Amino acid sequence: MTDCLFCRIVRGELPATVVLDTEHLLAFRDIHPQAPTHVVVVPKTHYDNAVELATADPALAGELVAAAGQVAKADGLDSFRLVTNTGAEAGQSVFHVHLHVLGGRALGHLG
Ligand code: DGP
Repeated sequence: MTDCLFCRIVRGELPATVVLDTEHLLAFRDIHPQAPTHVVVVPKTHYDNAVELATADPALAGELVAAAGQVAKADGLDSFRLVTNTGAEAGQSVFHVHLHVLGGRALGHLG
């Protein structure tokens, strides 16, 4: 996916504030933070969304969640929210799967 925004960040073609870089994953601060901690965690391999990722590579989907926990811990959070939007109507704007890690303030109930 040569022109995918997050693929370009993974390749280092666009700047990002990286907080975790592993063999398979990259985590960087969201450009429009919705909370004091707002990081997106992405697999370096392109999948459009979380269902596509988990279907093709369940182990990598698990790594993604575990990495989100590491990111939260590194920011001193033991209470945080993980969000992954799937589809435009649900609010997905970048079609490269990513987990939002949100925390550092009280987060209301969903709904
Ligand atoms: P979503 O709307 O769930 O697809 O989330 C996409 C997120 O990506 C959104 O919160 C804003 C963030 N974002 C968009 N462009 C950039 C960028 O160029 N750099 C960074 N760090 N984040 C971006």
